[in-house]
Amino acid sequence: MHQFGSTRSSRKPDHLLQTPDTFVRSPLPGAEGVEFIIHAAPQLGARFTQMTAEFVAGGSLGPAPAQRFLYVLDGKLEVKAGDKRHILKPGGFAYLPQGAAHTVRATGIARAVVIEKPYEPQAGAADPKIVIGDESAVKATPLMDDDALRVRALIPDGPPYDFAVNTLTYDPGASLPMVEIHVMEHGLLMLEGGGVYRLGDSWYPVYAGDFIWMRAYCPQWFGALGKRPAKYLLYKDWRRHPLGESE
Ligand code: UGY
Ligand code: MN
Repeated sequence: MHQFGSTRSSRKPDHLLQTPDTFVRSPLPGAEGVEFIIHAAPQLGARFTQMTAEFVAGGSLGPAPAQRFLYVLDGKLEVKAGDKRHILKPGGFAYLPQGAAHTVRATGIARAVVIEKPYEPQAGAADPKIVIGDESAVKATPLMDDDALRVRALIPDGPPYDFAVNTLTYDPGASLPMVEIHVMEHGLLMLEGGGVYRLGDSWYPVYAGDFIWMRAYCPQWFGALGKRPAKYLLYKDWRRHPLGESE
């Protein structure tokens, strides 16, 4: 359906709001039976890729060019890694270190978030390990003591890991306690509900299904609106010196 050239999507130097009406699918080498919406990539200015992978039954991903993180949105994925076989359901996730042999196959129609980032080694840090989990088993922590805004960290926080993926759940009316301006960049997929996102000097209505990229230092704030909680999945680079590895 055409909308006479109008969309909520907005591309600014320090952020992208990408709404589902502007999504374009593409194939990627090595993957079979999967179409990718490539939301964030170096071509945008991002230092990682974030995609939504849409699988037909039996569809499979190719090898990862970097570290890979998966979060299942719909359906089931079979992940074989480290001599084990896992079935991930919605909310299930996997972190696969760079170079870790693995396969990912959909047992039926499925959709998943795929995030890939070149690993930044850190002298003295142990190697990152394969992590398989389910969001429902991850303890929620209130953000700055606000019980109405709960954070679940899906990747372990420690020197081996150079990025974080968290979910943030806001009760209706809850908001970030401050406008954040920070060195980390973000990839964000709205999973549930909606609200108002401030990005730079613009305020946008946002809903489940929208994607947002925030460049480093992009001013950001979110307030949840509506009668049900708002929830998003958030990527950020983490725990690495901005100037690179220290000896
Ligand atoms: O962790 C974060 O930087 C997070 N509070 N940012 C955000 O939700 N935009
Ligand atoms: Mn932030």
